[in-house]
Amino acid sequence: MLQTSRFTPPAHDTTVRSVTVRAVSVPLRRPVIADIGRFDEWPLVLVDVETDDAVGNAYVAPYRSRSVPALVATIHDLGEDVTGTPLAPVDFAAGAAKALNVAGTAGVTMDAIAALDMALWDARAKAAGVPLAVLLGGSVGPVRAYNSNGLWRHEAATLGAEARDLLAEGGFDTLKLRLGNARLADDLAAIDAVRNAVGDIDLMVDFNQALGLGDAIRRCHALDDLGLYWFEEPIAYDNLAGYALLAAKLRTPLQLGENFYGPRDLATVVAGGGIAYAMGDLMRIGGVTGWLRTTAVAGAAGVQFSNHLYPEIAAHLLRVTPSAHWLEWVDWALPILADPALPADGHLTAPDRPGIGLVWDEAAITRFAVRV
Ligand code: SMN
Ligand code: MG
Repeated sequence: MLQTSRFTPPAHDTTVRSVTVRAVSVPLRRPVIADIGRFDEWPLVLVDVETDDAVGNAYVAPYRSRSVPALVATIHDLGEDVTGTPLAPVDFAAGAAKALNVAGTAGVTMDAIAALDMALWDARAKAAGVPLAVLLGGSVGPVRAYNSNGLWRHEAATLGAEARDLLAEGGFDTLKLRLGNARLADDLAAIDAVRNAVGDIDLMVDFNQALGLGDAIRRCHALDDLGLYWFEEPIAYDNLAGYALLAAKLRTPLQLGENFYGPRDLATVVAGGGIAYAMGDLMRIGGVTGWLRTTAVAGAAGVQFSNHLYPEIAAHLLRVTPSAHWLEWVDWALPILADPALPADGHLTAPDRPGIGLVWDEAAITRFAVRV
């Protein structure tokens, strides 16, 4: 006879109790100077999701200090929805996308979804007692990284010394240089300055969408024989026909994706052809859930996939990414982190503790706090 028993909730049936949002603005050791702007400080929005079992922590970086209030307000909005529901990041992402569909699910809305998504995944992994990479079926281990902390749009004369410092900071052998100066000659001088100082390292270059299509054809052709690793965002990120055209004309692979929202943008690019390298920004791509979906598309297409910023989380995710490529190392969240993972021998290894492994330095958070 069939035995019936009273249903006992399984151990993973954990409920979200509350969501706390705070904001800080931390100093950047090297100001970010690119075609998209100059940033001397880096605002971070911190999310803490309290559940029955664990507190999930995550941060997002909305670039502009004046973008912080709108983002915080949207996280509070979604926080009300998720409070009292089971701890299930994928269910949250689906519900949030539906709730915010009327507001559009790119921009601030997606940034807010991503912030909560990452904190929920962190809580999920902590509740399971394992690092995020392990929760996702992988393992913790080294991920090869390039140092993206510098080589902004400076006078060429300063770039050589900075390149040497950047290589030494974590045993790196690969760097990214920002281009898109007013004149091609200045871009060539910047490349020469780096190469003269550190030799023939793997060197990515990033234009931050500085060029129009005609200029990109002209200028990228002039750089095409220099053995550069990739040409990142030479033109507007959403000019996909332009990227397909460039890819057909150039030998150096193009790199694109830090401005994509969610997985569909990559699917569209893949369908258009020409892109062999792509990257995802965890805030824009939709957090861990969005990363898993986007990298499934990349993996199926054979597009090699790197992170944009958020190295602490990327160190987990690149371990379970089918076409994992480079980890972009930036140290911009370090001022508010206690016991962070640091790069060594050009690799970053996530901390071997439950969750993502972010530990807030509460004294620093108080020191850098901004009112929201
Ligand atoms: C970048 C990152 C963060 C701010 C400005 C520019 C850059 C990169 O595009 O890819 O690192
Ligand atoms: Mg870039």
